[in-house]
Amino acid sequence: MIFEKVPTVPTSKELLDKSYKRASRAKHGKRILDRKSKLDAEESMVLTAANILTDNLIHIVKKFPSFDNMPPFYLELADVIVGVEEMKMNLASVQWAGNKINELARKYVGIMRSAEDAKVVRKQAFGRMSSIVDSVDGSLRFLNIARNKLRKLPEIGEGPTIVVAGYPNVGKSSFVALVSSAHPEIAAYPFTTKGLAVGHFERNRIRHQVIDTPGLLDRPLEERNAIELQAISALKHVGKVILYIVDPSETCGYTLETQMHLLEEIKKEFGIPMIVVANKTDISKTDSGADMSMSTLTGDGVEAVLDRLLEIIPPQDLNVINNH
Ligand SMILES: Nc1nc2c(ncn2[C@@H]2O[C@H](COP(=O)(O)OP(=O)(O)O)[C@@H](O)[C@H]2O)c(=O)[nH]1
Ligand SMILES: [Mg+2]
Repeated sequence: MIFEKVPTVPTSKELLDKSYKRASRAKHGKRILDRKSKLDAEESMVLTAANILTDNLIHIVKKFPSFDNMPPFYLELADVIVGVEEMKMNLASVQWAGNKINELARKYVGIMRSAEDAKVVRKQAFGRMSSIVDSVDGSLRFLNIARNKLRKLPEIGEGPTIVVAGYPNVGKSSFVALVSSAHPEIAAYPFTTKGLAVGHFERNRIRHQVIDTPGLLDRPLEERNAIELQAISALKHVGKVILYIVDPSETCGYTLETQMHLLEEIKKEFGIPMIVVANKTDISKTDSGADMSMSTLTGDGVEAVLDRLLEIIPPQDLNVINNH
């Protein structure tokens, strides 16, 4: 997962406490006998504090993944979830603070050498450094919140991917659970109430993904807010084929006509291959006009549906060996 390794981002207070504690330890290590050693001690306090602050601030920036070579799917999701422009701005502020503190420390060490009282200068330096770190506290907090949201993104690779759509209760989750890893990974997304579930399975030594989309591709697109629409557009980047499940028994609570209407919408919106599969053949024999039929309860027809889906995935997409 791309954001998994981003560590917690400290607040300005945490950073300052840490660096001043280390600075005063640096001072206590020195024996103060004369003017020269007093100057040395104050100087090393400023340099220690500044080094720690600069290193920590720059480290925070380095640990965030670069948005320039991120797979489009993640980029769009990151944008939906936290806003990529805001992320970049806040990272730039933190970087600026790191550089600024380094610059200030050198300047104050210079001033200190010709000053009457090195301790007074050290205090001024600490004052300036503190206010710089405090000035990016908002950015640090923003980045920590962003980090916490982004690290929950489920593992969605660039490999061959089946997106499962259809009204609630038609059997989407049942299908995903049946064909993939026994317990699909469910990740909470801010734009769905239920989270996307991503299951994996292997075929011909290639890792495939199957994504269940509750809350996204299960009702008319006109009922979508802007964020959900963006999330849907992010899905377009990974989806190679759509499995649209209908429930002709209508025990899902939606008429077949309603279900067919959504199908048309999604077909238009995505423009990728799709197969329509009627589920629940164990309780309904109605001819629904679907391409295939199955029962995710008994398992009847499920293998055939999966085979057909895999045939449809363009061969070039099978060359993408999973990148995890
Ligand atoms: N009779 C029957 N019920 C099914 C079948 N597939 C799913 N169900 C039931 O339909 C309900 C909704 O299934 P679920 O997979 O959660 O649908 P989702 O909302 O589309 O993810 C559950 O109570 C399932 O047990 C099927 O093939 N036959
Ligand atoms: Mg479901």
